[in-house]
This record gives sequence, C-alpha cells and structure tokens, in this order.
Amino acid sequence: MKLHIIIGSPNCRKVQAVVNHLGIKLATEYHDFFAGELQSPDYLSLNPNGMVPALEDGSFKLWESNAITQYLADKADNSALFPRDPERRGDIVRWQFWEAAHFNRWFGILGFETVAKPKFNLGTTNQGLVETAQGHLKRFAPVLDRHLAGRSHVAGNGITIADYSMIAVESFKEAVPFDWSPYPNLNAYFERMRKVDHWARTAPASPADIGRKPKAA
Ligand SMILES: N[C@@H](CCC(=O)N[C@@H](CS)C(=O)NCC(=O)O)C(=O)O
Repeated sequence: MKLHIIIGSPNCRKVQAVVNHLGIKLATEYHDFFAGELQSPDYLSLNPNGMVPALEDGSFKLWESNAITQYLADKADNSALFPRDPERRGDIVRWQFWEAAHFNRWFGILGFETVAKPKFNLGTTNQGLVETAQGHLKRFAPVLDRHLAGRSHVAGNGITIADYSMIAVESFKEAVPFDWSPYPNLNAYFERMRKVDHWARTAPASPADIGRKPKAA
C-alpha cells in the first residue's frame, strides 16, 4: 500500500496517526504542495480533487481521509479502533461525518484564512469568511464540549478513528482567532489527545517542512 501526503496537512495527519496506531507498514509518497504537484496530471488521475491524502492498495485508489481511516482499520481487522458492531460503528461514523461537515470544516477554514494564508503567502485573508467560520464554530464547539462532559473519547471508552479525525486541526487551535475558554471539556480533550504518541509523531519536525518534500527524499 502507498499513502500520498503533504507534510503537516491535518487530513493527512489523521490518516498517518491511524497508520501509526495500527502499526501498518506502508510506503509514503510526499508531494510538494507549493510546487503544484497535487495538480499534476499523474496526481489528478489518482485523486481528481488534487488533494491529499490518497491511498493506493494495488489497483484500488481511495481518497477522502475518513474513508481511508475506515478502510485501513478494517483491513487490519482492528475492532477497537473501528468496531464491527453496527451501533458502535454508527456512532464513530457519525462523528467523522460531523467533524468533516461542521466542526473541522469551519475550524479548518479559520486556520487556513488566519494562519496558513499569511504564513505561507497564500493570498489575502478573507475577513467575511473568517467571521462566517467563527460563527459556525461558535455553534458547533458547544456541541462537542457538551458531548465530552464525563467522556474520555468521542465514541466509547477508548480511542477510535473518530478521535484522530476530530483532532485533525489541533495544531491551529491556539493560533486561530477564536475564544475556546467557554469549552473546558473540549479543551481538556484536545490536551489529552495531542499527547497521544501516534498523533504527536505525525507533527512536522519543523514548520519549514510543511507542504514540502522531506529533505532526504
Ligand atoms: N475532504 C478531504 C479534504 C482533503 C484536504 O482538504 N486536503 C488538503 C490538505 S489538508 C489539500 O490537499 N489541499 C490542497 C488544495 O486544496 O489544493 C479529506 O478529508 O481527505
């Protein structure tokens, strides 16, 4: 199997963390975002969206990070990370859809507009979009905060693929213009999860590596 990523990408990090957790050995192909490699005809034939992550397993090509986490956990037959029981599975899938459609959608946009754009010279921050993202995050953060009251993890009592999905944008949390102080359960959860070794190991060694190929590659 081969996983296509860019260094530091939140959606790649969630898949890399699952790979670490499962102990799977797979090849990793790094792409240079800034050199436009995700728009090359070769890469677009793998993922027509021109986005990472993407997985190749023989002739099977899979994109969408949450689908990849599910596929890898099932392939490794890891029923702790992604149980077969329909109720537990439904719970996990529900939170993966929720993070992608709501929470991390807007958290990610806020991070991109206010942190990534200025840092990597990717254009002018769209202030209207920033305000829209802040508004949506203010709606969805309390949902996660209330859900996490008295819980250690998003679904069930142990870590699942839903947790790695939920914390995908973790590295932007303190940098975005958003008041997280009303959400103590959410904050404590992020503090716990960011220390999980399988996750922590996916962080770029240096900010200068983000979006670029590793020096030795
Ligand atoms: N829904 C997709 C989103 C993937 C995504 O947004 N990837 C970003 C990196 S985190 C990307 O490739 N961006 C490149 C671009 O938008 O041109 C997934 O979960 O895989």
